[in-house]
Amino acid sequence: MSDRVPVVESPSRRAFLFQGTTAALSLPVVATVLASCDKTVAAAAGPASVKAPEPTPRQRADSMDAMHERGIKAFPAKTAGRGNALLAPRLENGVKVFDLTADEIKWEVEPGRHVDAMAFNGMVPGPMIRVREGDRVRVRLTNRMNQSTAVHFHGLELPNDQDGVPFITQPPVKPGESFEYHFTVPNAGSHMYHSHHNSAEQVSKGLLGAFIVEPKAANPAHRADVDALMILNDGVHGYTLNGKSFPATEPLVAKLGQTVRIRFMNEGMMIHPMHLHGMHMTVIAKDGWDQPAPWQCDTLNIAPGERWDVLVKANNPGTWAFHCHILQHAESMTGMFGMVTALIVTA
Ligand SMILES: [Cu+2]
Repeated sequence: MSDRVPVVESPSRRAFLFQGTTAALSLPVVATVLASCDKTVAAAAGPASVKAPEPTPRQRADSMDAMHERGIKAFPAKTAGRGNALLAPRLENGVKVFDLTADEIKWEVEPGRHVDAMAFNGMVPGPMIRVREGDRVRVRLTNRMNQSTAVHFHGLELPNDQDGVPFITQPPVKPGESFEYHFTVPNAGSHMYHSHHNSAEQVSKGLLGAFIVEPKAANPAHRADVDALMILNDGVHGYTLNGKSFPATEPLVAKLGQTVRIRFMNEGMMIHPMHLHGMHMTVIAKDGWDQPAPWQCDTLNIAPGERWDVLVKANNPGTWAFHCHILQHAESMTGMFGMVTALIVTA
């Protein structure tokens, strides 16, 4: 897989790349052509009028900078569809019932780039499920796709027959069929649900979501004013945060002095060191388990399958870049893309 995500190039980006390529490649060619022409046609053609003036370094810099500026100014860009909507359960005899329908849809990852997606309830990531430790839950999966699927509850320590792994714990859910998972919610924390069938394709295309379990007794040290989710993915849709690529990613917003909790979840196949400018993160939980002692960092490596919970004290006003520090996942000569967002701290 290429490190560089395919992006839709705007005409100006294409013009820049073309200009850059011709500037790099054409000088010897132009010289050769001019030399061979000299003896035969130079007199008839007049002075060497065929050679276009080379852009100056300043013109080339301005051209590149304009594309970078355009990307930043477009942020946060509007696109159709938004993931992570809170899924309200139906209450049936004290059981919280959640309906998930898997469909094949088109999804706009960034303005104008529509991709083939597989989605729960028509969104990428799928809807956020939020329950409490000890809740009785049923999750009803309906498969409207053209291939079988299954739901695995990643991080939840469930009875074996609810683990959702085809042919290990249960058969796959065929196209047109439904299956109901039922369990009492065990361990608290930031967990996930996703397909565990043909998963390199299905999860990569969007069959995933957050499954957040509130603890029975909340830890007062984990109190936050803003509770944010950041689901990373890096498959066929490119490098995404919550199903969108920059500039269509959403910024995190906090008032000065507020505490922001960020729940990182990596549904991709690569590591992503997420780096916050201007403030540090205090790591409070890994895979739903409280850390023995909170610890600080400004760059946190999120490996596939991992969930990390951090708190950020928003004590530094301004708009702060927040991005993956594998730079091929975040910025190119044409500007920022992929795993880039911002933390905006308003005074
Ligand atoms: Cu990355």
